Parts: sequence; structure tokens; C-alpha cells
Amino acid sequence: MAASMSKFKLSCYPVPNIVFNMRNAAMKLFVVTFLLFLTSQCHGDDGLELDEFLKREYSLSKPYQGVGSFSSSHWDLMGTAMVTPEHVRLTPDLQSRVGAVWSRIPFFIRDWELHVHFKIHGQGKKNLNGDGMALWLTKERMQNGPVFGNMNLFTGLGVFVDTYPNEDKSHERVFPYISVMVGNGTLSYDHDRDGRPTELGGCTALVRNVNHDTLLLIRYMKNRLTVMMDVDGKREWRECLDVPGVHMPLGYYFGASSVTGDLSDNHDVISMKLYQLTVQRSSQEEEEDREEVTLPSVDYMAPPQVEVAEEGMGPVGRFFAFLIAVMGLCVLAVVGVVLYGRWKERSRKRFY
Ligand SMILES: *[C@@H]1O[C@H](CO)[C@@H](O)[C@H](O)[C@H]1NC(C)=O
Ligand SMILES: [Ca+2]
Repeated sequence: MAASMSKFKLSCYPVPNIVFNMRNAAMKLFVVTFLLFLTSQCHGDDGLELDEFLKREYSLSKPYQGVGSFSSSHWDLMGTAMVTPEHVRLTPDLQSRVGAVWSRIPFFIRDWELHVHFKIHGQGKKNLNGDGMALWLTKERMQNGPVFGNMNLFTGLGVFVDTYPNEDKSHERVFPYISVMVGNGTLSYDHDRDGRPTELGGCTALVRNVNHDTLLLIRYMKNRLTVMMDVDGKREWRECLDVPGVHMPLGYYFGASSVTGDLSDNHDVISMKLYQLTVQRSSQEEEEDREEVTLPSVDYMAPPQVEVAEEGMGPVGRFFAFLIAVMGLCVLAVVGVVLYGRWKERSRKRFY
């Protein structure tokens, strides 16, 4: 990640030539360090929201006109999914149900943002409910299977709102948990481990049985995948995951699916709104983007997640820590020399 991240970030604060012309190596190091620090503040959001607009053919919203009917809709229903005036209910709060809703139209937009308004609620006490729901952008559609009601070995993006901890040995992860996976047709989602071996990342999202609206945002822009959530009733987006170097082919299908087992919940989709993002690309980025992607992939896969309480330091952070340590040592050395000088002086005085 480090390499592609810094490339991405440096593009928003170009390093001035003057830095490279400096004679003094220490000074150069200092300035570059400072610039690196600046660029680490730059979030790569440049060019965002120049223009965004809703694409109705990829959106699902009230009054869900014709959803599931043969002729007049862009969406198909599957299994127990049913339309009411308030929502598309994927599963009711009953055992062993599978439901899904799938877009009929292949998706050909390069940069986009999907806002999903959903509601998960039921009678079960905490962690006695399940299993959650998934959002999809995949090559396959309308399949049955073990991954939140959809097939395993899928090809494309899956965002899971997992409400039941299957692997719960250490309670180190608080559920409901959002996790993200990019499948290439051969990667298997491990349900018993809540998908840990293949996840790109994720976060806890306390979305169940709450009185306020719960929303997810999935953004794919310049091959960067970002997931944000608005689940606290504060009406602001909080970041859940942000991964550069994600390559997604065009022509896939949006979907949402859900499954219940021994444990259950109502899994409702209230709306899915797809916005096209208009993004400026440099000619180099245009060049890179012209290479056709035939299989979804991710440049950098994190090693299987081990939960850490706080965020680790990035390369820049580590460099700073190193710099501070070196500076600290210098200060100590100076203080030591001064103290030693005084001590010598005093001991000399004692002889007179
Ligand atoms: C799918 O991804 C995995 C993990 O990155 C990789 O080992 C495998 O070779 C990929 N499969 C294909 C068909 O590219
Ligand atoms: Ca699970």
C-alpha cells in the first residue's frame, strides 16, 4: 500500500524543484520530511464532487415502482424479498430465509458512489440474531448460495454487514461488523471465520435495532475503494475503509442479499442511490485507466487481520518517530556533555 499511497498523495502536493537543488543533504532531508508530512494531510479528495448526479436506472427508491415485475422495472427480486410501501424487505425476522434484489442492467460507470439506506431489526437479543446482509457489484447475479444468500466464489465486490459473530473466540471484534471483499472467482468467503482471510478491511457498525436512519456509502473513484457509514444518527459520514489500487471491470450488476438461519432479523433496503462521479484525470492516469481490467483485483492485500486497539503508524509516522528519537538522543548527548563539563569544573574547583 505504501508505494501506491505515496504516489497518489504526492500528486496533490508536487515536490518543488528547489528541494532537489539544495546542496545541504541534511536540509534537503528536513524539507522532504516536512513535505511528506504535508502530503500525509492531503487526503486525495481532489477533483471530487465536481459533478455528481443520480443515475435512476441503477437506483432503487420509493415507491419502488414495478420492482420485481416482469416488464417495468430495472430490478429483480429473489427468494423471500418483497416490496412494501416502506422498503424492500430481503428477509423477514424468521428462520432460514434467503432474499435478494438484483439490478437487471449491467453497470458501465467508471467512478461512482452508492448510498444505501437500510434497516436491520428484530426480536433477537444481542448476538442472537443473524446473519446480516450484503451489497454486491458482481459479474454474476440472481444466484443462491452461502455468502449472505449469494453464491461463493463470486467475481466482484462484496460489502457485508455481518450481524452474527461466527468466529467469536476472543470477542475481539464487536458485531455488527462491516467487512469488504473483492472476489475474483477463485477466492472463497469463509463464513465460519466471518470472512477474515479474504477481507480488505472493515469496521464495527452498531446498526441493529436503532431508531435513527442507518446508511452506508460505497465510493469507487480512481481505483480507490472507500466505505463510509452514517449509523449514529448524526447525519455525517464516518470512514470505515479506504483502499487504493482496487481494479474493477465494467459491466457488472448491483445487488443486495440477505440470509437468516437459526437466528433471524428483518433485513430491509429502503433505498440504493447510485451517483456518477465526474473526476479529473491526469494524462498519465488516463493512460493507466485505458488498460482493460478483465478480473477484479487489489494491488495490496493486508495480511489476515489481527485486531489492534489503535491504528499503527504509517511509514511517514515511523520515519517521524525515528527522527524524534534521533533528536532526543542528540539533546541527551548535549545535556550530558554540558553536565559533564560542569561536573569537571566543580571537581577542579574542589582541588583549589
Ligand atoms: C485470485 O486472487 C488470489 C488472491 O489474490 C490469487 O491467489 C489468485 O491467483 C487469483 N485468481 C485468479 C484467477 O487470478
Ligand atoms: Ca457472520
